[in-house]
Amino acid sequence: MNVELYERIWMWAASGLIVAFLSLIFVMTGLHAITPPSHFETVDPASLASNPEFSSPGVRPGPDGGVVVSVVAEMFDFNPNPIEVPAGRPVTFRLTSADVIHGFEVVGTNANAMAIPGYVSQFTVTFDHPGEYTIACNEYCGLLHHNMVAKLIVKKGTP
Ligand SMILES: [Cu+2]
Repeated sequence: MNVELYERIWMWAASGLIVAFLSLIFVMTGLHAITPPSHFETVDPASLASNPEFSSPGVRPGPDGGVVVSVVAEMFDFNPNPIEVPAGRPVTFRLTSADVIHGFEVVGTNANAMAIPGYVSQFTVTFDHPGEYTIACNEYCGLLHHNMVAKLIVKKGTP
């Protein structure tokens, strides 16, 4: 069969791209597990009820004058809700999930992370503007995903 030279070049180029993309998927799933990008810390999602930290999620004083907030995301709610934190001081969120992957986005800020079952996602932000913020789950997690919101209250002065 006679195939035009340009046709052949394009066929090989297209095949090469497909092979490249497929191998990228296999490398990422095979060699790298899905983990939160923040830091590596595991937690047993089945025994959160007896976990010293996540059995009673909430806000507690942090080491740097700020606060640490432990949050459990679970279909279709965040615990605790509402979350009350001080303005102008570092707030360290520690998130995990009791079931599937959820998102944790403080709408209108750059606070945004995934809550992944089995892992602790941690990040620190400072909210300069007091007020009420919406926390939204931005990873589709099931039928009532659109209802999965919580309230963050940033208070002026001491918490
Ligand atoms: Cu969710």
